[in-house]
Amino acid sequence: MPSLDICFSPELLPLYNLQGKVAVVVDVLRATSSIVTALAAGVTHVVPFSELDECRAQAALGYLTAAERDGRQAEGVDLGNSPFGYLDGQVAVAGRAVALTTTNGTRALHLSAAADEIVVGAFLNLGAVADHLRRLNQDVVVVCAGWKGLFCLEDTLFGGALAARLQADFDTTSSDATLAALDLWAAAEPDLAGYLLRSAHVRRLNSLEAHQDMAFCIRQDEYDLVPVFKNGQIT
Ligand code: 3SL
Repeated sequence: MPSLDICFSPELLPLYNLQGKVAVVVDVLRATSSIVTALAAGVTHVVPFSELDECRAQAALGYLTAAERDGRQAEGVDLGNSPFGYLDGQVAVAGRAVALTTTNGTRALHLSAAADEIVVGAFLNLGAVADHLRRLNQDVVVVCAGWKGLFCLEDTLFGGALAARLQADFDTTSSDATLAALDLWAAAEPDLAGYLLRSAHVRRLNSLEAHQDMAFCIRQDEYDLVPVFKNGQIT
């Protein structure tokens, strides 16, 4: 039976061996939720960048540019990092490619390069990701983007929710990280929104008036798609 492990922060990735495994990169608030939403809204592909200047430069190549730093939309780009940027119709996104940089999520994607396959996970596509992993039948590491290297609740809860869906098909008992995430998920699931109100990033986003983003990003199984990061592009 393949195993499912969880890496609580990109800073811990050097302790994990991703070779021969599938990495599920998650940044519930909000990078991976926004990527899933962007593709569902008809964006052709997303190119993640670590640096803001690199991202901005893609405008000259015809990309829509999307960038966030410290929770806010960066200067000089088309979109921030809210999933609603792809849904509210203010910017025409269908048929466009997006260059994206965020504080933690795009960095976690690049740091997962050693994996056999890099899947973009969010609550919005939780079931689709679980089905995909069942089909692949390979060891999985959930890579939590965290916040500037720190543990965060929402990404860990995604890891717990994914482990709960895969308990019959994956070994979810050999890693203390997975056991802890499963316990956290069991505690939070009955009122996920209420539970997350205490989290640091929800408080940060609420202070930036991004209230509706958390409610949207914790919806489960909204989209039936599994974005994969390969050859520099997420499709
Ligand atoms: O750090 C990130 O990658 C972002 O998702 C953070 S924020 O939710 O856009 O503030």
